[in-house]
Amino acid sequence: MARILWGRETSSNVRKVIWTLEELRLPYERIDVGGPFGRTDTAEYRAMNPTGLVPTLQEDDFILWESNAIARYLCHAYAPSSPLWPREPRARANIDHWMDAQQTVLNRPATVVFLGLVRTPPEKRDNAAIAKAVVEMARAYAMLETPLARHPFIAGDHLTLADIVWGVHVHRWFTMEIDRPAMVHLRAWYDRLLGMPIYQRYMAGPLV
Ligand SMILES: N[C@@H](CCC(=O)N[C@@H](CS)C(=O)NCC(=O)O)C(=O)O
Repeated sequence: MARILWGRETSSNVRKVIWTLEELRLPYERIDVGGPFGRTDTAEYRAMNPTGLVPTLQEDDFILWESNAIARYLCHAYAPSSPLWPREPRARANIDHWMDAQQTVLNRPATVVFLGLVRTPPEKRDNAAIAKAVVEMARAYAMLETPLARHPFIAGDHLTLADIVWGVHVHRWFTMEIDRPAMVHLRAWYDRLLGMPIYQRYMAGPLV
């Protein structure tokens, strides 16, 4: 079976899938599309992924998009006993609500700040919108202080999909030149992620 991950490596949402594939040691080919590589607005790509966004996962004629759904599918299909997304209903649901919160609470302000500071020249920035979004991001990350005060990872004592979907973003949070309220447990968790070879290799590079 051929497994293709469509999407540029610099995308946070593509990185979630890279991280999951690497954790599960699943072979894949990745094809650069999106951002400077383009090709996401073609009829062929839209036929695979109607959002025109990255990532898209292709396994022969099976196509899946939405990064969190892809991460869950990979665990369910290939590693049903993996602690990344455990079977036990309450353990799984606890991971799922943190995954949903990444999409619904963190993602919008994180996008405003990252695109504003990293991909927009200073003279074109909407500094008021960026400043407001930094405050919203801080509120989103502050939610993690409580679970991370209790255990080393978001959902317990080991890495899960909750850490993956928040973890792809936290490197940017600690690397961008912004005012960050101190969050000791978040910082300790980020340091823990930095100690992981997959994180170092794919998630912790320069911001582009
Ligand atoms: N909810 C979608 C969002 C996907 C998304 O916004 N992807 C961004 C990159 S992080 C994108 O495709 N941007 C346009 C591009 O790269 O051309 C997911 O989680 O997969």
